[in-house]
Amino acid sequence: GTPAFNLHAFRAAQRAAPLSDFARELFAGLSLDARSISPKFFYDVAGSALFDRICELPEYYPTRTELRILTECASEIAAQIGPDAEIIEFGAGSLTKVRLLLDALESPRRYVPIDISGAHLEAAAERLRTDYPRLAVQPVVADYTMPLVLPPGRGNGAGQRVGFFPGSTLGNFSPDEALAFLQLAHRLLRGGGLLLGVDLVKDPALLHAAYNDAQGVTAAFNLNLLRRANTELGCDFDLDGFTHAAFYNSPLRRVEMHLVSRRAQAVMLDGQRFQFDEGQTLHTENSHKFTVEGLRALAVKAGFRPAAVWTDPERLFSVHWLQA
Ligand code: AVJ
Repeated sequence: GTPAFNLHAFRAAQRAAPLSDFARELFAGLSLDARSISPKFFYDVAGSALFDRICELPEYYPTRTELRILTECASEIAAQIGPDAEIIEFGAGSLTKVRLLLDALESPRRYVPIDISGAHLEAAAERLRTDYPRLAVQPVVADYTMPLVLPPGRGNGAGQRVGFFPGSTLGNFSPDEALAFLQLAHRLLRGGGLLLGVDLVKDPALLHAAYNDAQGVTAAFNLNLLRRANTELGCDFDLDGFTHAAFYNSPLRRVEMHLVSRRAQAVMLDGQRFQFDEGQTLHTENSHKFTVEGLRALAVKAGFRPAAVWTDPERLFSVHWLQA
């Protein structure tokens, strides 16, 4: 018979990144010898909720460490930025993080969160407008890895234009992509600066634990990609037929996440059959780790002048102020 229309799934699918993008990129990724898919497809409604749970895990130090740095160094950060700034956030506006910044700044003028998915952007913007009545909140739905035009409205006497890119999202990019992003950001922010949070190289045991948590939330987050392919693209992935694998690739200084086929099996996508051998993987994420000096050198290559850097006492995470 006809499957029941699932309003919740339909709405969730509409809120997520364009369907065709996911279908196209998964098809292309499954056609490669080394199969891979961009981690941006983790973040449907269920995936975003799982990521929020990851951030609360005892093993997952990045989020709480960055929040601690932003809290403890807020007045120093605000002094670097100065009054009347306009903040441009790359990626889903993490309300907690930008609020820490807004609370520390002197009369911030405008906040422009940029995200590929408009899903929660407008609701989040509305809450910010309520809490910061003198701040112009102007969300933009766009891919921030492409050149973009900001909405008009920068008032006279505005202060610096400040990019905000927290959460070590930069680590999802390859080194070439990271340089390209920083070059674009530099062009957009000229005369101002970029406040950038990146995760640091550390004891591989700590990295391993952070991506292999005891409760299995990271595994569920990884496997959610297959569930999403089933519901949105009509694939037939057997969720019990794949396992989560995450490990630190030390020469490339990155944590890799994969989905490993537990047996020989095939899946269908768009009328095409993709065969998996036992042990064959779909590479779902790279999470690059940086040294403070390495990040500063990369920023210089992109045209920035690295100024202040803040870290926690254990040097787990770093927040950089890069002048554009
Ligand atoms: C959001 C990309 C920074 O790389 O640590 C968390 C995503 N993946 N656990 C990261 C993630 C597995 C996260 N970033």
